[in-house]
Amino acid sequence: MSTTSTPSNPPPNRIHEPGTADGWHGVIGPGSAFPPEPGRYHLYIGLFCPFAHRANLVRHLCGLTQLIDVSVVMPYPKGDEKGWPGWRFARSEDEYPGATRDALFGSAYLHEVYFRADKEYKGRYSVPLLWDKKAGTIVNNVAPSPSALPAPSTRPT
Ligand SMILES: N[C@@H](CCC(=O)N[C@@H](CS)C(=O)NCC(=O)O)C(=O)O
Repeated sequence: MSTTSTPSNPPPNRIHEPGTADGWHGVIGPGSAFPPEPGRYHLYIGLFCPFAHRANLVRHLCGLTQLIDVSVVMPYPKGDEKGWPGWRFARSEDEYPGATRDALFGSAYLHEVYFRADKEYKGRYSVPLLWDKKAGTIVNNVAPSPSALPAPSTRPT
C-alpha cells in the first residue's frame, strides 16, 4: 500500500492539505494541536446557514459563549458558481440584522480569512469556520459532529 501524500490523498492526521480545496479538520481538545483555552478561538457563522447554526448551537449548549466569540457574515450577496467572492461582512453594525464586521481582522470578505490560513487555498469559502487566534490559522471549517464536541472539562463551571 502506498503512503505517498498527494493533494487528493492527504495523510489522515493532516488538518488541511495546503494549496488544495481540502477543508480543515482540527478538533479542540486536551492533547490536540488546539487545546482548550479561554478566548483563544473565534467562530465565523452566518445566521442563514444550518451548518453554521449547528456550530453555534454546540457553542451555546456547551456553555462556550463566553470563551468563543463570533463574527457573523451577511446572507447576501451569494458567491458565483465557484463561490467567489463569497460571503462578506457587514460594513457597519446596523447594515443587516445580526450580521457583524469581522471582529478579528476587519476583513471585507470571508475568503480573506481563508487566505490568512492558506494563501493558495482552492476550496469554497464556507461557514462555519473556527479560527485559532494563537496559532493564526483555521481549526475547522465543517459543522461539528458529535465526536468533535468539546469535552466537558473545557466547559466553564
Ligand atoms: N462542509 C461544510 C459546508 C457548510 C456550507 O455548505 N455552508 C454554506 C452556507 S449554508 C456556505 O458557506 N457555502 C458557501 C459556498 O459553498 O461557497 C459543513 O459541513 O459545515
